[in-house]
Amino acid sequence: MSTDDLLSRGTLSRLAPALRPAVDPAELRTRVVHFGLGAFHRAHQAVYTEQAAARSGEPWGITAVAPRSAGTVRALRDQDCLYSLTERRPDGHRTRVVGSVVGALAMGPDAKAVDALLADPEITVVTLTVTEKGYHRSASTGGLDLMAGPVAADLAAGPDGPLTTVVGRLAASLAARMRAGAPPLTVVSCDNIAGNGAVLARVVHDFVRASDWPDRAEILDRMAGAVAFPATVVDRIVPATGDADRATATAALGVRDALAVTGEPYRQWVLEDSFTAPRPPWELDGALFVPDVAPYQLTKLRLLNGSHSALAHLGLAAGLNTIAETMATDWGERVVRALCAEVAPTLPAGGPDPVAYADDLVVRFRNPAMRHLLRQIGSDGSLKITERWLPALRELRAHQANTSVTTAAPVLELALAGWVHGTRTAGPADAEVPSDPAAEALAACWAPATSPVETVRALLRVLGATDLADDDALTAAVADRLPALAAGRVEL
Ligand code: CS2
Repeated sequence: MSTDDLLSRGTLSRLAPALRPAVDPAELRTRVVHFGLGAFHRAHQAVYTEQAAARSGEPWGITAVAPRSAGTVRALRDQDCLYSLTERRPDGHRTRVVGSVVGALAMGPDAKAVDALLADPEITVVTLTVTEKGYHRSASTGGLDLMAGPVAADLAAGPDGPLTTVVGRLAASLAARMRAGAPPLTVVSCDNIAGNGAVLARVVHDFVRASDWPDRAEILDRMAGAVAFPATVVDRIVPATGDADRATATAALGVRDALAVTGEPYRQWVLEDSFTAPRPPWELDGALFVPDVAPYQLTKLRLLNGSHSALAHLGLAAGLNTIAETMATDWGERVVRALCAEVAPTLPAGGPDPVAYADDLVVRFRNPAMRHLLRQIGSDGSLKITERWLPALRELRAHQANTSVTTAAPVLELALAGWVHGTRTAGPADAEVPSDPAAEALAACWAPATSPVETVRALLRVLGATDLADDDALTAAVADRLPALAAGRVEL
């Protein structure tokens, strides 16, 4: 066997049994459509679905739709949709091929095929990993931002026009399904957003409502009974795949894998138990179905993702590159533990214990086998910190107003200063700094002769957080932190 050969169904039989998928992909049919073909999906939902199919004997296969990257679709098709996952453990790594993806489509060029799939009665589940910016939410209303360029273009596109937003595509395809009278279906947002199910339902409904479809009222009516949007919490640390990761996979497999992904051993999926249609029995692989995901969701968002973003923005200010590097400093672990302790009072009861959760985070973040770039986590900061830090910060400051405490959220303030510091150079053209859809507006807050406090205020306004921008004690506290960070010092 030669590493010039590509991973495919043809070369699969040459792999050692331990490296092969848990299912025979030839026996699966598309019953799940997934939007967002990134590494996270391949290392998370695709694995749960593969295990659910293997353990139940039910033919749950996934057709993955790439919103933009036609290149990934081609590469995946070249490999018969097979790819490998390498679990990176502190004591080594383990590679195997995942077999649950059975089709790949590019959302634009393959729009008709996507529509046909979503109208197919066999398809009863749609999942999404499109990141925060894929939802096109308005910072002020939380609903669909009808003024956003791509949304406005999709609304103006007409019935056969090309749609570029996932929200537009989903709304149009769901409308087609409703018109065809196909059975109910469940749409599962797997993005790191509080109340992700309700958020997705809202932007999809907003799109239908703002459309010029003559039957839009009827569509909305039918969707109310036939399309569920449960909330979910997804968890697995999956760094972007690098050349070294692809080389590791190829060495382990003996065939080339252009779509290899890597992830930590840990994974979790908690789902709101409100599906309206058949679904893969993900619980057979440890997924948890609960009536209310909020305690899990807020714990994960505010503690794990909140610490991740804090380490990313502070670490970048200190000139570091990876999460493991931040954990090797004298402040990394303290930031994680102190942030978890600070935020814990804002979490609803019924979720994991915050102290034990922080202990686990320290172990996961320290994993020396993982190379998780701060730049990746720091990207889209304007959207991420709005989810991860600001709601807790608001709650803590409101509580502080009723007490004699001088500062209720020193760690979040420090983290915010780290983010503020980085916005100075934010720009999509510069590959060395995290990218952000609001980069230009953020950089403009650093106009010459603007005082640090005014800059902090202006930045918070760009985030839509006018209440925090008007909080003088907060903006002063954040501005006070900037000189140390500018000197590369993280002082806790
Ligand atoms: C990270 C997440 O890139 C980021 O913003 O915080 O992708 C994180 O690794 C996952 O949510 C872990 O489940």
